[in-house]
Amino acid sequence: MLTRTLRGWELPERAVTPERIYHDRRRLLAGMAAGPLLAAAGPLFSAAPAYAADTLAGRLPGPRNETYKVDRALTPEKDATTYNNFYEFGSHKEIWPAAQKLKRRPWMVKLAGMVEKEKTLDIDDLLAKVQIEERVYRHRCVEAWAMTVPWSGFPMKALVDIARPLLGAKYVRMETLADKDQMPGLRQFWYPWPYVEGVTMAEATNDLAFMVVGLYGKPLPPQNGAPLRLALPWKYGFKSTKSIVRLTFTDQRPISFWEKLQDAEYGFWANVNPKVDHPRWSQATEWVLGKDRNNRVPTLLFNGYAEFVADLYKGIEGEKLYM
Ligand SMILES: Nc1nc2c(c(=O)[nH]1)N[C@H]1C(S)=C(S)[C@@H](COP(=O)(O)O)O[C@H]1N2
Ligand SMILES: [Mo]
Repeated sequence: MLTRTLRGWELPERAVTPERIYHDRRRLLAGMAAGPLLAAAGPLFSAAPAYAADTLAGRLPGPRNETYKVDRALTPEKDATTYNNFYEFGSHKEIWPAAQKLKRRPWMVKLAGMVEKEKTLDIDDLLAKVQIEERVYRHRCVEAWAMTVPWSGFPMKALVDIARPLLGAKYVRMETLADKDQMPGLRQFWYPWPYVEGVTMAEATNDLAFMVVGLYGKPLPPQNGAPLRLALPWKYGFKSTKSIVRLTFTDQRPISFWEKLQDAEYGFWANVNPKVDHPRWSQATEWVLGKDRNNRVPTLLFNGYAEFVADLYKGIEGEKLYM
């Protein structure tokens, strides 16, 4: 059965796949025949592009990190991948068809600012340096919808270590690709592109801060921020920057995309707190994607992650920590 599927796929593919990728796939398939890598068949036979099979096949989802348990059902994959916020592709939720055009290779990530030496990493070289694991996280959008999904990736701390920041660095500023040719949303010139967010060094190196490259055991879909996005599950979703091309280490607090647009509504810290309302709506409850919109459930302090992150905010209670 497997052999027959492979043959049917292999022949037309061979005609259109560059030599190197073709041979890498052959090696992969040889591995799969041995058995344990069979799970890799998912991404390989889906519409996922060849590069994804190259760098991530056999590595997704990665071993599940059981430290982060969630008492909610996983959101259906279809909901998590067809209801998105990614303003570069449009200011509505159905951006997933437009996002398919995002070119994910080659993809370079610049590590800049207050570091020993600035460097630009090819994502595949970066992926070769890190260990991939799977974490099931909650996600809470400031708009009061939520989901629970299995991300694959590596701790942001691993990337900070590669960057070798100087002692004076206090913040990490994350920046998304801004390419008019690929991203129709950029025509909305009144938005302060590129999409920028920031965290403190303590937040960036907290174990919960997770650099994501996969979702549901497959390479991260473009609409969810391929090929590299953040997951900061204790903060409102807008902090979780997608399609990252640059991390800048700095001693100045970054001013984010949303803060520039509307600083009365979106602050730097943006930690989830059901008791602190958004100026235009309550944050007490949330709608879980895939469920009835009217059947809302309570929102939790730090989105349920207080035990891991509450200490980060000791001594700065005077700041606007929750918006
Ligand atoms: N570059 C970029 N990153 C972004 C956004 C965006 O519009 N552009 N939206 C943010 C918001 S508001 C949310 S809720 C999450 C949504 O992630 P998801 O589509 O994977 O659920 O991405 C965040 N990261
Ligand atoms: Mo959001």
